[in-house]
Amino acid sequence: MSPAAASVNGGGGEMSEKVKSPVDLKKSNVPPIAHPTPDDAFGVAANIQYHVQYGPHFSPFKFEPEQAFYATAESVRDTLIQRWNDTYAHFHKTDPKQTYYISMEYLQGRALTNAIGNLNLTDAYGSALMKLGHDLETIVDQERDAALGNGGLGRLASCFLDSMATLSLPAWGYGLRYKYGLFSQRITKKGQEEYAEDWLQKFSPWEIVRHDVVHPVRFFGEVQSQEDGSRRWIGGETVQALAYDIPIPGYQTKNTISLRVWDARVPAQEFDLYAFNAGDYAKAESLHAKASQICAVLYPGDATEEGKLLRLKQQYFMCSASLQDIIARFKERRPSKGPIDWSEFPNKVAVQMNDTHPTLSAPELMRILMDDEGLGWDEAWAITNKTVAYTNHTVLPEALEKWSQTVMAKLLPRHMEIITEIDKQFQAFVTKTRPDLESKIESMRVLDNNPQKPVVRMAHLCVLSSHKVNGVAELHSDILKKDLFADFYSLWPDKFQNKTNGVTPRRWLRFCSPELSTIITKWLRTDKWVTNLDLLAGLRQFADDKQLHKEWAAAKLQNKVRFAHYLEEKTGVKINPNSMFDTQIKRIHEYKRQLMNILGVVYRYKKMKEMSPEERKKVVPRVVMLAGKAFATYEQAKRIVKLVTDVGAVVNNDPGIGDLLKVVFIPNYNVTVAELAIPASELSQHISTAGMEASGTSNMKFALNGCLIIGTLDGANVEIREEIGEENFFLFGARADDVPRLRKEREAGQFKPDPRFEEAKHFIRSGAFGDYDYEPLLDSLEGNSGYGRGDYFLVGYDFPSYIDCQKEVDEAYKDQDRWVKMSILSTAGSGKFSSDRTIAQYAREIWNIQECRVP
Ligand code: 26V
Repeated sequence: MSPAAASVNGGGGEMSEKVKSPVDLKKSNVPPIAHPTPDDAFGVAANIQYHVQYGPHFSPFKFEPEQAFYATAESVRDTLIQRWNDTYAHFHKTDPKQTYYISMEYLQGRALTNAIGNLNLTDAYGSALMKLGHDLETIVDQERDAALGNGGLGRLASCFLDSMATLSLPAWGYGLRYKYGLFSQRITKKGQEEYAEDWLQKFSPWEIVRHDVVHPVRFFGEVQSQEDGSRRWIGGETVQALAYDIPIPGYQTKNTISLRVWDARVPAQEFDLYAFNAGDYAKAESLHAKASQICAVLYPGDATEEGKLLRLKQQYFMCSASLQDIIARFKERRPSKGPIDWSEFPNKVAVQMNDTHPTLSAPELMRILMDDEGLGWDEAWAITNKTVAYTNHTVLPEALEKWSQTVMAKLLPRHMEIITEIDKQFQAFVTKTRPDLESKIESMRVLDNNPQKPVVRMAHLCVLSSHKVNGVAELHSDILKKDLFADFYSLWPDKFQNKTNGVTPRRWLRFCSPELSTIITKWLRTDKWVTNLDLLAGLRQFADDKQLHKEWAAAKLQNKVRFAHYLEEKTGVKINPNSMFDTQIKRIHEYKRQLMNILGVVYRYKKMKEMSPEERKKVVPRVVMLAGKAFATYEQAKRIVKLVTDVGAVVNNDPGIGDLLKVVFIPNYNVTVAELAIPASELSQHISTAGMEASGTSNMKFALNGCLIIGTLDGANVEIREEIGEENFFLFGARADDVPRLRKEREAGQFKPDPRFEEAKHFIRSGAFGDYDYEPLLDSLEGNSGYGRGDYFLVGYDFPSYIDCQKEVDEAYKDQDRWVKMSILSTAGSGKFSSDRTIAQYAREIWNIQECRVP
């Protein structure tokens, strides 16, 4: 069952019955009418009929749920295209300053529910499909997630697009059109297995290919000096970037913006017909094959030199195509006569780099301005600096990108020159203006000339090129200033900002939990909270109201029942909806400490086994659910997945335990799974080692849905706790400030493990969960030094306070009045975490753009 379904079925009436296939369309008496903007059920049905009959993808009159989905989506797309055209025309006419958000990842999820919800056409579509013999719920469930991302950074980009559209901002997203996304995860006896995620299997009804928008992108080649002293990049290989637009509708506005994703092609003349006819097919198609590698997958393995080169190619391909497109649009909107006034460029264009993957946008803009447009260095640098800004999303050393100078110079010789010049000028600047920083220059430089492995530090290049640098939660932004970028901060204090992340209230409450939304609207007497999330604070006055408690608990239960069905279908594990639903869903990483969660479960299970039947009666039944993908080459993370599933296999089949404890690993975590799991959860775990999670955004989604958080003082947890009240947050663990000292103490052999920690590890080692070799995992928690070993993530240190805190959770849950009140207060305190607020801040404080609403 899908979240959208409930919005249709929730109210009962004509749509509550499921319709059986196959459907005889001729009996529907609905004529096919091409009607791009229908707003009533009949018009919608006629337009869907039109797509069934005249759409090029399926045999006419075949009307199984899958075809019905495509025809329905295409009819929605008609409306979106019209609005998109109007929006584009309006932007073109009014020529406002426009933001371009460049991101390697977007996790869009499904689009149908969101699109008809934003267009306020959910009921019309529900009734239309009824007339045609289908129910919306089944149709919505046909859609595959658009999975062009990996984790929080990609989903954030998608939430941001939703908010940019909803706030009617002149903004646009750029990314890559991966044929397969990251990967599709299957869980077998061996643990996680990865398969190509074929999200485009048939086709995506949401993308519009722009055959007229093509930009050449060059790789390799050489740089030559021109007679006038300028430099020119020539030769090498050229591929074409072809634009696909995915429309992004705003909520309650006509504004529909675009996510433009690039696909790599080679022109037909590059196809070697002679080689082909001579039977050398590989040679004939070699350029095609190379081009198709660029957009094959997100984050291809980079253990080999080829892999590294491909990653860099992807990044440059995205940056170059996007920058060329931005510049073409800028020129198109200039008066046709006379020379272009490039100083106007930063008044019309803001480029936001989502992490370091789009860093090459800066040298690429420099290259175009200097080599193609003839500007001098200083002028080009000033324009670039005023145009680009950078968001940092992680302080993990292994995620801070560094590219080999050799690879960079080979693939992008002209950019390497430009980067070298940036590096040189930076050194001169510091020497001249800040002699006190002289000793820091080497560590601040863009080029790390370590003779073993000379690299380009992409984050440093971002900081130098950008006029603003921001972190994604207050604590994280402070760490950037105090630690990662401390020297740069002392050089340019005004450059650094914080923009605490947010999530879109449309997808993450209004559409994924229609039951709770209805209750909120009823008690607040307005649905304006959907675009003004601060209004949720109005729920506080009812936090003790018994009637609200009843309705709230009923809505949560409905969500739990729905999710329990889903889980049983996907995993075969039957769970009791009256248990506490406890979830940890996020990428699997040691710093996120899923290992601590499962060690806690192991400890709980052991204690339960030791209990008398009388004692067991007092236990709060729990279902512990985890989900998330482990990066394909990250062995330790994959072992964690394996341990979770092994613990589940034992616990879930222990007759003495029954419903008191279940442990479920939900396979193939994606946006759709999150939309089902979050509204159903009562407790969620955000338990990273303090200082390591930049923000987290699922914590915001859970709190918004009235799910309580057990967590450390890390990332946005800090601000969530402030907003919802510390009495409504289960806090434990070391503070970020203490972490360096604790690591040192551990290295000095001063750590004394808690007996409960030892007991949990020992239980696993005893073979209670099978004979898989967990030693590399358990060993990482032992010892006293090093990364990965010596318990770098401080699981052992935090474990006792975690177990104590879980006890408090159980006590709180026993008092359901208290629990429901805490749940209401969580939602009531979540107003700050709307991506509308975040985006409004970016617009004001970084981009300097204003609303540009289609009349
Ligand atoms: C880095 C790398 C490097 C190795 C190859 C694959 C790969 C993929 C992604 C990244 C960047 C990771 C940065 C990231 O996802 N950060 C997350 O951003 C969220 C949105 O701001 C934030 O809520 C999370 O705390 C943060 O981990």
